[in-house]
Amino acid sequence: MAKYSPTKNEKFTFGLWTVGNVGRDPFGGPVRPQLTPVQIAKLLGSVGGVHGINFHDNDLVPIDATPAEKAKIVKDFKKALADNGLCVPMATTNLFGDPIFKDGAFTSGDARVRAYALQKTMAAMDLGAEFGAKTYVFWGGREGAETDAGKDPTEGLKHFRDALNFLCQYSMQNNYGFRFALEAKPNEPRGHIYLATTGNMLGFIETLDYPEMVGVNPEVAHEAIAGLNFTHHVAQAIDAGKLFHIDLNDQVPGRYDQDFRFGAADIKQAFFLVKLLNDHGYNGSLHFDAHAYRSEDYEGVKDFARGCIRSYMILKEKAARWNADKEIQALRAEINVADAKLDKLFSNFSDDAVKTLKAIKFDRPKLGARGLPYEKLDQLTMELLMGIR
Ligand code: DIG
Ligand code: MN
Ligand code: MN
Repeated sequence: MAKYSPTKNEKFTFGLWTVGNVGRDPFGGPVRPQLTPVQIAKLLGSVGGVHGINFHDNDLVPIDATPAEKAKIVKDFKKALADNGLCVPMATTNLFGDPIFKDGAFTSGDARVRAYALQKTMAAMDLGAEFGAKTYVFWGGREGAETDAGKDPTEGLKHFRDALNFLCQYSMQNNYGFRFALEAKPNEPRGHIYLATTGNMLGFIETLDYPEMVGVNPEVAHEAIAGLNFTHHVAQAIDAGKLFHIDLNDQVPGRYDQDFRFGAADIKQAFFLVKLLNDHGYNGSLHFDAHAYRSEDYEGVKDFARGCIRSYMILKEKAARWNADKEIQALRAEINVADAKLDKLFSNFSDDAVKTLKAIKFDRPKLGARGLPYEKLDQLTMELLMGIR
């Protein structure tokens, strides 16, 4: 097996909309011809190391397809998946493309739009379940506002909660076994998107009727757009047992959503993310919600897909080396001073713990004067990433 090819532990996936992105942007039309889902499956099959393909309902079945057209598309795609050894781990609904959703889907001020969004999502869940998907993502690209003059933001939260409670029951009624994964983004395409970060989503999940069915799908670019540390957001999701899916890509902060190849912008952040995921045994999909530069033809798109996978595998190897590096680990131990007796006190409140903690005499100046070797530790980390360690 070639160096840096995935093992069976890495479930790398791409969306039909990612490698099938035709390169349109707000200032220019397509630069690549539109591929069919069958052609996309073939392209990913030829890349190597790809576990599966995800889709929005309308990536696969056009919104106005007739039942006969839909049946043929589904049949052909199932064959293409089998021919290329691919599965469908995740499905989702396009609740952002059609004009009906211009002021939101589940959080639209118009009850008829909210009802249509539910109808469309149930049909999309049926489709995803038909392909065996077990994760269902909700990204509310249009759930928000440009001005808060039109809607009370608490109304939007109530509507979104009602929709998720309804759809959790729809999944249970049909024994689909879906785990719902909520994906946050602070803005774009709306001026402000409700529930802007993964942290917001984690808080919102606890207000649902079936919180155990609902987790998060953090995306690198989306927390980076908000100027946040993505790895810390993923850590909170792991801590809460809610990391149900993850969208990997890359982003230069302070720009539009760039959805770059994984590791293409901030290799240090990507390294700490890969380390966190592997240190904590994350075994869900590693979904590259990213697309190739507009400069590329489809050979370039394959280079993009291979680059996502290789960068992840290279960083996984670097993380293992970092964990095994004696000098690095010694510096970590110097910084993180454990004390079993004190640790026991923190996690077991008691009168005795209070008395003991109150009686301890701390040498505050000495503790404050202690040098913490972060400069050396970070330099060694950077040198490992730069390939000279
Ligand atoms: C954008 O980051 C969103 C959509 O591409 C999709 O709904 C979701 C799933 O990856 N991510
Ligand atoms: Mn994105
Ligand atoms: Mn995404």
